[in-house]
Amino acid sequence: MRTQVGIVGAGPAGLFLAHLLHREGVESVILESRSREEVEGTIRAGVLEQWVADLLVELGCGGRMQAEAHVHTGITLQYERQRFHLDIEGLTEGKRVTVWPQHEVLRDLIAAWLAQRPEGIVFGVRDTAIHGADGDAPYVTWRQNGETEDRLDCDWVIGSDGFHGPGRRSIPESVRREFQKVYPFGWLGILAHAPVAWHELIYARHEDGFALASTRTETIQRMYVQCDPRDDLANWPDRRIWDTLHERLATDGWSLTEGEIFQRGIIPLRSFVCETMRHGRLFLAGDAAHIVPPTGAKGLNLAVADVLVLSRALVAAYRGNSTELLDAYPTTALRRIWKAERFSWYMTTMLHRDDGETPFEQRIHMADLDYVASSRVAQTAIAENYVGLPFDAAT
Ligand code: RFL
Ligand code: PHB
Repeated sequence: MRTQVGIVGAGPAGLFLAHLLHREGVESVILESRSREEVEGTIRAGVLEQWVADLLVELGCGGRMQAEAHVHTGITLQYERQRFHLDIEGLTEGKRVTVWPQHEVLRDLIAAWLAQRPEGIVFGVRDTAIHGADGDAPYVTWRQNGETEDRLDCDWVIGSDGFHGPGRRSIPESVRREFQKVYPFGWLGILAHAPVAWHELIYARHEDGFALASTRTETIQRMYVQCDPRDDLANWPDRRIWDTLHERLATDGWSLTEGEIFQRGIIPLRSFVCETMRHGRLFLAGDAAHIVPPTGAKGLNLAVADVLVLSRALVAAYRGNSTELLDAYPTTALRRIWKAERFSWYMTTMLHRDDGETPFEQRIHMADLDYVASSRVAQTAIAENYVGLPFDAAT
């Protein structure tokens, strides 16, 4: 097979990129290790920044989202059993966020992509390997169902294959510049058949740890509690999960309605950046290059931001025969990435309990929340980041 841009990974980064390139006349093929059912069934992110929701509509893939998703004008922060409303819309000249699950976004992007290009995604690839990135003729090889090796020749290879994919590891370790912070806590996430808990998301700091009440539909809710990242789900029977949510989200005059928990999982929290986002004709995008803890709801949005920048650079390379924007891609993308890393780290440390911190540091987080609760300027800083920072003019 031959195409212009070979994309490894059909997550948000790979699929948005394929659509963005296609509408500018640049062709691509996506190689994905999982089955279509697995990709469309994995529960992950929930919050879309306004420009991402708008882009989905622009790409012709936003119809279901517009009909079914919840649009939120603010978030609620809670500490010491008190809640306060952070009026995102009022603080950002009318911007809002959309609560619409990642796998629903992927379902619509995949359906539209396959309708345009029935051969545009190869699902279920094994042993994906990227070759010749530092030469002029890169290619990707893989096997399917244990058969003989297949090969995709292309002009550029995009590693949009998530944190564990082969993309980043194809860059020699000796030239990779990486930064990491691993937090001493994780999130236990559940989906439950229950009514909406509150009219917007609640991010709560409690002396025992963080809790988040999010939503999916009128009758399905998504909730998280801070836990030990190495904990076993067996230690979290339903009763303990609900008791923990009741306790950490408690406030006067409000109660949480329980329901049947039908999905659960534990994820570790980490911050990670691989600044080496280019190696010859290989470019990294999304979680392949960076991870944020989910407290700021930035991961998916940042993956889409990367490929927006990258798609413009690739299109410019084909149209104008100049690689100037491609050369600038890591620098341009990293400016936004580090700001999202900062915001996600800030929200995480402010809202979680960390036993490794000194009592002094814990008091500082309380003072931070107090400051946010009482200052329009501090609230504006959170709101501006939460809805997504504006793109630089250079992008
Ligand atoms: P993905 O989604 O991991 O997609 C990578 C794809 O590559 C495939 N792959 C391979 N394909 C071919 N060959 C190989 N060898 C391959 N190895 C891997 C994988 O199967 C996969 O399909 O990366 P991408 O596209 O960069 O997207 C990143 C986002 O998925 C991620 O940042 C978000 O889900 C993070 N996140 C959130 N982000 C938000 O913006 N808002 C949120 O509210 C939010 N909440 C969350 C989150 C992530 C969470 N988890 C589970 C980590 C909440 C949670 C609980
Ligand atoms: C979610 O709904 O899954 C969700 C919402 C907000 C976050 C993270 C996850 O910060």
